[in-house]
This record gives sequence, C-alpha cells and structure tokens, in this order.
Amino acid sequence: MLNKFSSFTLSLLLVAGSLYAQRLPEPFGAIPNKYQLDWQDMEYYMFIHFGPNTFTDKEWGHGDEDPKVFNPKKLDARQWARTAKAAGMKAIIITAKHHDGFCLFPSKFSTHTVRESAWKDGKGDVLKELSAACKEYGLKFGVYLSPWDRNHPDYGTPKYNDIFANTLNEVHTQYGPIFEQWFDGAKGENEKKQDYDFPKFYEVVRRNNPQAVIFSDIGPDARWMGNENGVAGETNWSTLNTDGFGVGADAPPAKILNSGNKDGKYWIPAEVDVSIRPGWFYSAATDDKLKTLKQLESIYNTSVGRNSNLLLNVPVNRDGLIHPNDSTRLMELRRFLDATYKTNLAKRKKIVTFPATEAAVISNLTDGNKNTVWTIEGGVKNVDLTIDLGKPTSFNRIVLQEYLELGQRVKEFYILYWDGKKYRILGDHTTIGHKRILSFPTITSSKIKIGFPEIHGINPVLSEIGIYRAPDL
Ligand code: FUL
Ligand code: CA
Repeated sequence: MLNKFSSFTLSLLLVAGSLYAQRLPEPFGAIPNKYQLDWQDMEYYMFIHFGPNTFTDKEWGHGDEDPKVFNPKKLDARQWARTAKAAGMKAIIITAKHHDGFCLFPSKFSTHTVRESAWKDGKGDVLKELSAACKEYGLKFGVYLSPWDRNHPDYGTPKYNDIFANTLNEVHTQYGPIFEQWFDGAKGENEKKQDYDFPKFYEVVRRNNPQAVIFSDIGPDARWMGNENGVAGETNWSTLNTDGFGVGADAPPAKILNSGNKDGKYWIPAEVDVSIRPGWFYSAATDDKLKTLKQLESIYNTSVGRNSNLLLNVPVNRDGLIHPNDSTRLMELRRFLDATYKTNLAKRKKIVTFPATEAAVISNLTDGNKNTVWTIEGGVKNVDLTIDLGKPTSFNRIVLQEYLELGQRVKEFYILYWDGKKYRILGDHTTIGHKRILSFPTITSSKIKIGFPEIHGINPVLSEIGIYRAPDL
C-alpha cells in the first residue's frame, strides 16, 4: 500500500533534548525484526576458519585426516578477541565444524574432534575458550557449522539429521549466547546424498538462542550475497523471495542473491563473507598475499557501504594465533576508517529541502543517531535536499542511511554538486538501505543536492547523511 499523508502515524522522537512530535509514514513492504535491526548495526565482524585444514594446507579436508594433526601449541583465543576488538569488529564467528566434520569442541556425537586430537592431550575446547574471550572483550560470538560432513559415518542416512541437530544443540546450549548461526550451503560433486531437515535445525537455534540471526544462502534471517569477493550489488535490496527455493544448489541464482528482490516478500538482508587472504584457511604460503589496505577499503565500501554486513575472515595459524601480517593490516584499515569518518562535514550546515522541512527536524540527519529521522509527508514526486557547506570544501565520500524500521524505501536517487556556476552530476544511484557509501575522487564544492525523483508515493525516511574526506591512499 502506498503511503498517503492521511495514513501517517504520529511518533515521538527525541530532538535536541526535547520531545518533539514527528509524523512518520506507515512501514513499506517487508520490514526487519528487532534482532535483524541489532544485527545490521554490527556492520563488521570477524570470521575464523580453523581446524585440521590449518595443519594440512587444505581448503576442503576429506574427513579422513588423523585428528592428531590438530595441535595449536600456543593457542590464545584472547589474542584473537583482542585483535578483533582493536580492529573495531563487533563479533567473531568460528568454524565449529567445517566440511571435514572435525569439531572444535568435544562433541558427544562425533569421534573426530579436539578430544581425539594431540592438542592439550585431548582436553582442550576451542569454543569454550573463544566464547569466554569474546565475553571478556565485549564481542558477540557466532558459530559456523557445515551440514555437509565428510567424516560422519551416518552422513547420507536419515539418522544424520538428528545427529546434526544434536550437535547444533550442544553448541547452542553450552557456548551461548550466540548472535549468529552460519549454515554453509557448499557441497562437493559426487558426494553422498543427504536431504537436510532445515526446519529441525532452525528450531534448535530458535529454542536456545532466539536472538540468533540464522544465515544461509537464503536466510531465513540473513542471506549470502552470491560471491566471495566482497562485492555486494550496487543495487541491494534487503528483501528476497525465497518461496520454492532452498539452501545450496536450490538457492536462487547468485545474481539475485547479490541484489535481492525489489519488493521481495521477506526481509533477508545480505552478509558479505570474504577472506583477508586468498584462502579461507591459514597457509604459510599466503603470508605475503594479504589483501592490501586499498583492497580492504574497497571491500568495506562494497559491503557495509552497500547495505550489507561484512564478515571478514582472518584465519588462525598453526600456533593457534593470528599472524602479525593479518593484525597489522586490520589495524591499518581501522586507522583509515577512523580518520575518514571522524568529521562529518555536513554537521551543523544549512540544509534546505523540497518540500520544506521544519528546522528542528533537519539536524536529525547529522546527529549521529539512527533513530532520529527526516522524511517528507505524502507522495511528493521530486523530493530533494541541498546541503550548503558554506565554503568550497574538499570531500570524497558521501554516506546515506535509511530508517529501516519503516522498510527499505528508496529505489532511486541522484547527487549533484555545485561547481561555482552550476550543478554537475556526481552520480545516479538506486538503493540505500542500512548504509550506502559513495566513494569518488576528491572534489571541492560548496553545495550538494540529493534528489529522489521516483518515489512513487513511497517517501524516503532517512536517518543520517554524512560528507567526508578520506585520507589519500
Ligand atoms: C564455503 C566453503 O566451502 C568454504 O570452505 C568456506 O567455509 C566458505 C566461507 O564457505 O561455502
Ligand atoms: Ca539521525
């Protein structure tokens, strides 16, 4: 249903310290639940691939590796958590069980675990150490479990669904709270057939950790975005049609996962998973093949900056530590992002909108609070806003954010900049969502105009606008 002025509801928002009544439109289309909203605010967190593959230099273990190879003698989960925290990440997700079936905790439902390994004479538990370290450093904790299991003797029989559900249950009862459950849809060719009972798996997660966002190719709470290069679609809807689709081979085409479905039925936002190294698992051969700062910033812009969360893989090495090359690169990125986003050049600048907005509401756009918003009442066709920077100012990033409680509304927008005599086009764009970062070579201008030409009666509700100057790389 399109929003009309008559269908506006009255909402109370805190503006400049005083309660101010602002009319907000009805939500449009599918909307996030509160766990998905909290999750989206996390933006950036760490993935850790770790297991026998770390010791055998493989990406996909066969499941017949001797568990004794797993022996990370200096393992220090607090070092991982400390590194993630210093990098500005909000959580860590670890491969509790990868395709080779090896469990990083002493599962009762497997004989291929840390208990059978040489590490700490079989008395160690990586999940226990990592969940404690995450708590200590104020990080959330998440788990990856691969349904495809190349070790378990019951894989390929109906019994396996119960075994996998029981394994999940162990993880979710012993190491919580868990903020995200990551289900991998990958499977090799010519492997045993197994019909997974996903509803059963989801039920285990929901029962023990109702706040956990469940990730798979198609959600139900967060979706894969179709590639492992860190590049979400320039157009990226948080809505997706999943009826009739499944995880893995039955998922919608990667192209669809990459951009979502406009007006899609369900709210299933994208998460970008990508590795800082060429592989997912540690290998000494890749110690000097890390992504550069420039590549990582580009990935940040095409993930967080394209309405996705960024799950950056930092594989732990054979000692059980994050290698200094990886942590150095993470700190470089942190410093760069901090320097870039330190000063919003639009803050306290004069903003004029069409149609006009009450002055008290305008500052909502630059107050750094995602719950204070600007909107235009009714289905006006050509909404725009002009930010007057007062004097020629150099900048190279523009950040826009939508207020997701009311759905993802913006389908198209453009940006113009004043060259001293006339407006020139900086860009034509489609979606915004949680956050849209536009990155361009530095320009110097005193004014920009952001317009929403085709709102079809669905007026934009923006929570923040920022203009920034990133340091030169
Ligand atoms: C893929 C897996 O096959 C890779 O090994 C890795 O775990 C990646 C994150 O997901 O589907
Ligand atoms: Ca705001």
